[in-house]
Amino acid sequence: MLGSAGEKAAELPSGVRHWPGYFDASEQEQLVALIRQKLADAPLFTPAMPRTGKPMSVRMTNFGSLGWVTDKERGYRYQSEHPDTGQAWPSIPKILLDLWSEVVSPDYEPEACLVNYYEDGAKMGQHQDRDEEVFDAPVLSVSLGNACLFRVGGTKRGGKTSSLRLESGDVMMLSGDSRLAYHGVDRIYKDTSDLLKNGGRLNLTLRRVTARG
Ligand code: MD3
Ligand code: FE
Repeated sequence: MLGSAGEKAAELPSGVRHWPGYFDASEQEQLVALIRQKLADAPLFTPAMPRTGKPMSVRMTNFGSLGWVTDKERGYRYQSEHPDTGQAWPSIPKILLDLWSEVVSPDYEPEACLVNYYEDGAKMGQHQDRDEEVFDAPVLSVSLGNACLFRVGGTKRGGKTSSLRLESGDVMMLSGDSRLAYHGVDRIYKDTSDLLKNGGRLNLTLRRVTARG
């Protein structure tokens, strides 16, 4: 009961916007079908931490002119080719370019769409996204499949954090003060969606990497 004693609406940090259920069930199915097609050309790879080479529990691929990759030798970076196939990344699906145009801006396009796949036991530790050349554009995220517990804090590690459950079809935008906030995924809630036959969660993040115009 919103407004009754002891309860309040979840307070999100300044610059975080959340649209629960932005994409309906049929749009989510369409997106998954498109992603599956593109994964045939750009398979999920296992990213490794810089220096240690420790594998991340999330698997990834990218769409767009630039994709985020990481390995032991060269660390975090954007590049235009898939690290395993050496091929250019597939294009960003139009439905996602339309989303960017509607909620971010029709005046410039995202360059990178990072695809993260979480098995039900996977998580992503708290980190900042700071491998882009510019931070003035928002980051836009789309969640598909099982729900997750997402947590975001401030721009310094170890400060106050807010948790948010992200469900299939949700869209989140990070801009302004939140663009360099620490954030991560604490857990996936298994069996909370039927969208992905093998369970788990897909997250798509759209980003600008280089200066626009
Ligand atoms: C908050 N992905 O790929 S998306 C990532 O659910 C990443 O896969 C998470 O963090 C996921 O880097 C979270 C939402 C998100 C994306 C970028 C952010 C939240 C953010 C940048 C700044 C603050
Ligand atoms: Fe991130």
